[in-house]
Amino acid sequence: LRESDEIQGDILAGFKKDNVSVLFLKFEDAARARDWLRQITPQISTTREVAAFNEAFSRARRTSGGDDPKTLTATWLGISFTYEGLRMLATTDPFPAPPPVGSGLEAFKEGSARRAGALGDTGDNSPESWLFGNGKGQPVHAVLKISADTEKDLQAAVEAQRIAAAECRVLIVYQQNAQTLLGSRRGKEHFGFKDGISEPGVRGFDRPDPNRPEEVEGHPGTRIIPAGEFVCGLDNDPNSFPKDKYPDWTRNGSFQVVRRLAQDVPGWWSQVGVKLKELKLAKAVPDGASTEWLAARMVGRWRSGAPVCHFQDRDVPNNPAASADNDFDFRDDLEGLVTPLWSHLRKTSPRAGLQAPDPSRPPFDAKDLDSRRIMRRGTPYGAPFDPASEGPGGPDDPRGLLFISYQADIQRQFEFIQADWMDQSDFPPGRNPEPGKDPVILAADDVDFESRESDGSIKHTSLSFAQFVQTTGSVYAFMPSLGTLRALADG
Ligand code: N7H
Repeated sequence: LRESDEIQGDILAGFKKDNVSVLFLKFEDAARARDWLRQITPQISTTREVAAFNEAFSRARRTSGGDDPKTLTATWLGISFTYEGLRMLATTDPFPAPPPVGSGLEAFKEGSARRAGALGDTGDNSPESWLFGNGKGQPVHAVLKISADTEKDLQAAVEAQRIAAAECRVLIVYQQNAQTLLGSRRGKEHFGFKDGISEPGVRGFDRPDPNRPEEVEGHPGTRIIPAGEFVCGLDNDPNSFPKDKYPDWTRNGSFQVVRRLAQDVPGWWSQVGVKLKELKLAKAVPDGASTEWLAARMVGRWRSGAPVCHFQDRDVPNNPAASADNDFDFRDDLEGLVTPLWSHLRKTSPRAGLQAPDPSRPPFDAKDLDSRRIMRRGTPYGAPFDPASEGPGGPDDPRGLLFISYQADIQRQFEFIQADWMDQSDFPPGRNPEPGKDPVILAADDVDFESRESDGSIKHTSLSFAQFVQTTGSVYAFMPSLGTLRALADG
């Protein structure tokens, strides 16, 4: 990508490190904050650096038979700002007029706490209980993401940043560490499922497959999306906000959503067991159906990552091809009898699995949803659940997902997925009964479990799921280009 030296490295390339620390910062003094920014800007990782490293790393891993090449190490830094932070640094108001309608900039200007109601962040999830970004207490002006190979490297980098920040009266109001789970849990989130498989490909950045030019080489099914869906000002989908209408300071930058999502792992699994019993009583599942079978249908993939649509009966552990399988689009399962319409996978990315609103319209195409994709860069936090552990790992220990996503438009992408798809019973639309909400992370009190009867008819069994994922912090930020960082530092 021509802009690789301008775009920060986490957005398209991804830091892909085991140890992460996210520092939520507050500026005590704008001029001193600019001094701090001037110092830190040369340390910020670019797309070119991170992509070159990731490529060398995977090449070395292939030649070493799969082991991580210990000699290749790097510590990466990414910086982003909330609207208040940007306003303090910029000598001119970034929004002299109201943000352009339809640009997604309103969401950024309002911030996460003020958007909470529309996102379902109410009750136990409401900003009052958040650890950061709640719009009261300490404001967050900047978010510094530090990623390193080892805990030791991370600690050294965090310490250096802590000193540099303190010297410029930049306060750390909250620090959230996160780390890849180890051993057989590597790459999985706390419920036990492989994550980060279905990430969008990016035009101009990922190599297209010569035989399937709309997909990434070596990743069948992974659509290549215009780069402007993740980076402001680059070519984007015709449905999106026109790229040349973004304000100049946003060019080559990306909007970032950071959410601390606490997961009650024993609660979640125990609920899956209860729901399985209900389905057995209703004779809605095959005799051999297990808790794992139902959990896989809730996610859309088994623990290993193997998609339910290709592996209907059981998981296939230790099968790298199955775990990376992204070559499906649900067009052959519009009813959701194999992968439920309310599974997390289909609620967050319906692919081509939506019925055309009326039969005279052309069939639905996965391309129609290019402008709804997000780049996910989350990492689990906390020790994995281990009921027998006397140390960390017990049921009350904090654990969850430090969710991070990048997109050019927070409203059209992240908020739309959460509010208009996951949180709507009536999505996919026009069905009776309605499919229900996303039962993996939300309260979903009327999920329509469909099964095929022996006479071929479809049986509907209603299930009610309580919520075991809680929002405990949230921030909307903007991750500027290197050029904008320099301009901000210069005032
Ligand atoms: Fe999800 N999980 O463990 O169940 N997610 N997610 N997510 N998620 C995905 O295919 C999970 C959350 C998306 O393109 C997988 O890469 C958990 C939020 C999207 O096919 C698993 C939490 C939002 C996809 C999980 C959580 C999303 C996706 C399968 C919270 C957006 C790709 C792995 C604690 C608003 C869908 C994979 C596609 C996949 C889990 C949150 C979005 C296992 C535990 C808040 C777009």
